[in-house]
Amino acid sequence: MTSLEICEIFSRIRPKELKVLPSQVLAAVQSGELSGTEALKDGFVKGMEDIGNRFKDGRVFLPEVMISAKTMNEAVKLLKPYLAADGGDKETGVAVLGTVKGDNHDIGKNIVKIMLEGRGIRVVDLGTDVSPEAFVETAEKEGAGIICASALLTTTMSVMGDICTLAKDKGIKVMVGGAPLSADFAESIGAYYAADAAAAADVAIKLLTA
Ligand code: B12
Repeated sequence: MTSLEICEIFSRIRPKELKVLPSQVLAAVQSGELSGTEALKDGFVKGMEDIGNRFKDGRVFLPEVMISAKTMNEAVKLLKPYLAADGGDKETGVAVLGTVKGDNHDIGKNIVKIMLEGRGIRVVDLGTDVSPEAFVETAEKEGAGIICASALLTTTMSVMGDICTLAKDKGIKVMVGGAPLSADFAESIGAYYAADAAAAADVAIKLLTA
């Protein structure tokens, strides 16, 4: 199975095919046909981009996107050991991760988590719909050096500024990410930025070891 095939099957959103897709991909990765990262990045993430565009144009609807999201989260879970394979054993630091208040998108956040863990960072995952106070209080309690906040809605991006204001008082660094964000936006609120999960891990390592 190639990453292109994964992308095509995933973007067709046929429930019967989606039901078996994550385990088929796992088998392909286990047999060495492709790497876990290829399966995720060139297969599922590209497919999700396509679904997202069709959702925007009104060619697919919320139930279909929800089925796709469920499939993708299942695939992320199964592929986890193959994504974290190049990580080390020693703990590099602690990160508190979550999706901001009012936002329930968690696929990207879950991929970021795997990439950070793969690089030896202990991740405290607060899930979705997380208030600025919860981010900062947990970071203090866990002795985290960094807060990682995800947002997929333009309406919830503003919450990130509140996290930065609270975190700044406590000397905790904040890294933000998610499809609608940009480096300029991050800079304007005093946060660090990474465009994807692999870059997020690089930036997190730099911040935790600086
Ligand atoms: C899947 C999806 C859903 C699923 C979410 C399921 C889930 N468990 O996450 C469901 C169906 C539930 C959903 C609901 C809604 N959605 Co939606 N959804 C999407 C979709 C199609 C894909 C998002 C996704 O998972 N992408 C794949 C992942 C891998 O990419 P990613 O999240 O961007 O993450 C990568 C990077 O951004 C980065 N990253 C992510 N987080 C972080 C964090 C840090 C710290 C760092 C450094 C990096 C980083 O790394 C990741 C991996 O490389 C997008 C369209 C799109 N193209 O983005 C719309 C989209 C985000 N949704 C949208 C909307 C409007 C909604 C709803 C309001 C719809 C409605 N009318 O109810 C609701 C909101 C519910 C809520 N309160 O959250 C809009 C947002 C528009 C806007 N400008 O604000 C989009 C853009 C679709 C559109 N074009 O209209 N959605």
